[in-house]
Amino acid sequence: MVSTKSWVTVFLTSLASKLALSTPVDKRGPDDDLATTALNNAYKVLNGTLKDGSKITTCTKSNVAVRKEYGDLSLDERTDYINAVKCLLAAPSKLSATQYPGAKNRFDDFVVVHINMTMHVHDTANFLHWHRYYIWAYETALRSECNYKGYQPYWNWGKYPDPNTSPIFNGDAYSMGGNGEYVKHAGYALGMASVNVPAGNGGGCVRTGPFANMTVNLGPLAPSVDPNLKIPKNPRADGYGYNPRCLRRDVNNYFTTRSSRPVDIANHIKSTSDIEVFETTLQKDVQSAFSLHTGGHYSIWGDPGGDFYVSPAEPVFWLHHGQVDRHWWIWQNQDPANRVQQYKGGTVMMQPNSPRGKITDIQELSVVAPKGFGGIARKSTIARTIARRYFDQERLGASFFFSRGGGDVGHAGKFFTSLASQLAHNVPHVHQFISDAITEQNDIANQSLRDQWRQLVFRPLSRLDGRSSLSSHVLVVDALVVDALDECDNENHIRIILQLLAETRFLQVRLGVLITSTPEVPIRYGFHQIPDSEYRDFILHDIKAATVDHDIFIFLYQEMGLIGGEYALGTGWPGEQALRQLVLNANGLFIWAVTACRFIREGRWYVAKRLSMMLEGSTFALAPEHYLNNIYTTVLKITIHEEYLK
Ligand SMILES: [Cu+2]
Repeated sequence: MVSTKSWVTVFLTSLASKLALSTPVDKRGPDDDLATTALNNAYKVLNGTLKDGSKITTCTKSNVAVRKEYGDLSLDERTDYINAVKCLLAAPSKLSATQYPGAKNRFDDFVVVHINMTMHVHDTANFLHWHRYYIWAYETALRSECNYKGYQPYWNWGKYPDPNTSPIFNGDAYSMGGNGEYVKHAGYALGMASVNVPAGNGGGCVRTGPFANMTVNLGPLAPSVDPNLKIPKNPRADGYGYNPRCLRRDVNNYFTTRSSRPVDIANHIKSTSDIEVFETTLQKDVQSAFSLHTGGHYSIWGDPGGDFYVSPAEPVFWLHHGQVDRHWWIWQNQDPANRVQQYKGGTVMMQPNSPRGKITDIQELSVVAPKGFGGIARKSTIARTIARRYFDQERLGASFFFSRGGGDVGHAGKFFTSLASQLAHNVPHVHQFISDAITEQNDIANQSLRDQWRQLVFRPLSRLDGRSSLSSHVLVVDALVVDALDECDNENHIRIILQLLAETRFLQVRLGVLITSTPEVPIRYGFHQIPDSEYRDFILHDIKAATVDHDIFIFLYQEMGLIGGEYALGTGWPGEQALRQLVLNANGLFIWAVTACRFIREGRWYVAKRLSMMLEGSTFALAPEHYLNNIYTTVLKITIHEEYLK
């Protein structure tokens, strides 16, 4: 039987390559057997009694969502899926056009959210969790916004040894579009120097199938294709600018025939019962970089498929991560009692010392969160709980909750007047000072935000002395920074408000200010790492290159100083010349500087070596995005593992 089966396999495979038929290597792989075990275990959970004595009643065997391998969908089902994705591509974006000019449609909203979250959802405790939520949100958008009746299909990487002839990439009317047109291009050195992914037969624009001539709008931020292909640079350093270009692919069988075969998938599932090991080895294989997650991305490759930040703009990303999710699901359900709740790892990429993730961590999805599941709602709950607690203790100075489209709370117009009237009511003595201000300037409600702040809040509070009861009060402002991207309608107002609120530190009385926001990297760093005097001018776009460089210098100066302190490298480290060189290498990309610092810090007793690697980058005349990418490549090359062994 075995020999017959192998023969059939060989026969079908060779036939497939000759006739470009879409034929799986095996109808069922060893991963499918594990999936069957997982499904049976999941049904047992469904039918059984939960730990707290309750029973699941809403989910039954007959109504649970079932996701399928793309090749197992009927042609009609494939058409429905394709049409739903095209519907998202045609639907309007829900993001601010000034903040994200490159987000031209609803599909792009998902890309923006991924770019925003990249540093927090890879190589962290929530890699699988966040991406599960993300995929589910996409599936939900397809269903609720585009009337799709099916579920998110997945791409079982090695099931079709040559993806180019598989149902996903074969380029027919039911595929997710064909390979890119052939253009001459170089391969890609991935991970350890021994792994060079050779250039495949594509590299150019996708010209066949339903996604032929699709336009990619955002990024690139970390392109991994040959620089000679001259992918146009994004007009903005943060990658959110509008940069229309074709969808490129170089679909290749390098991984699917070596390391992403069904047997490899099954072996990885069986390799560990610890989520941290599972999650780490899924993302990086310390020996060869042949990890399943990386392998999937680089089997599509191209632009934006090979871009660490922007890859969700490649429509097949969703099938790839659907499979990553399936992989984890199979692993979890081998032993649901012990594996479903496992959650381990850090919270910031490449920072092993970052706070450990907790199972109660909120997973942010911003504008792509399905209704009722917004991180925003839960974050507001935190702000509201704190405001309520301080209110009960009579220590709430004032609170303000931004909410988009919520009338007066959707913009900043009544922000300071509202704070002032609450302060007047809540804080003894302030009442008189504020009414004095209103008597002096009875037109205050119509003046600028800055004037309102000065007259109605700052000056009255300045008239209190240090012994005032205000010292125990707080101001609670919810959703000011990032949610303001979608919650407060004017980003300049947000920046002004941040700046003005920071002035509370000049008051004699101490007033705590609590601002809740999502952790968007550039703003967060602008907020926490840069001294306020510098931060004031830190507007990511439309600022001069010199200003950006100056900001990057300050950031590097601070961060490297901290690293020097941590590892006792002496006051001369790294030296002004090194800092200047790093600024040059960053070439205006703040995120490059952030990433470089993380990389260097993580080097521990190899920090000096890592610093020199970051400095060396300058000898090549490459785009800064390329350096960013080089950092990731270097990270794969120099694993922690290797260093600990030395
Ligand atoms: Cu991702």
